[in-house]
Amino acid sequence: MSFRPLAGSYGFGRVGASPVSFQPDNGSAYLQATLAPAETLRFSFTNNSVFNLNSVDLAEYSTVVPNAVTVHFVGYRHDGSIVTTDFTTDGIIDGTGPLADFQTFYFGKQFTDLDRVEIPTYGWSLDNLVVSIPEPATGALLLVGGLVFGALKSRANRLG
Ligand SMILES: [Ca+2]
Ligand SMILES: [Ca+2]
Repeated sequence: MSFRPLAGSYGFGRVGASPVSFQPDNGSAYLQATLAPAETLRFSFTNNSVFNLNSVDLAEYSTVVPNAVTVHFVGYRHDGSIVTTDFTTDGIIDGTGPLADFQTFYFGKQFTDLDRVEIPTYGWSLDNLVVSIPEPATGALLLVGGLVFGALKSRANRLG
């Protein structure tokens, strides 16, 4: 999967597994888009495979900017339609303190068969993006198996 900034933005940062005290902490590395200059993110599979978006962990930017943040997701579906959703964090953050900074948000059924997803907003921290490959891939595999079986069967009939 490839993660890139949107054209015209300044890119995004990666925070290591041991953040400084004022950054959100969940024990692992994560991505972060700063407040200024605006940073954004887009992601897609490098092999152009379509995917479903299941869930994501989001947190505020830092204890310096502890406000609840609304993260806007734009999904570009393979059929050309565009779906959007907004997730707003709880505004609870104490950095490396004991409070849970990240929350898990679940995407609706409309976030399926996606070519790519963009986050045109900033001021967030993001981790544990859960994606899956849609069902049709499995159906195609089963179909291939059926064709092979059919070919073997007709050959057997000829031999008989
Ligand atoms: Ca914390
Ligand atoms: Ca939080």
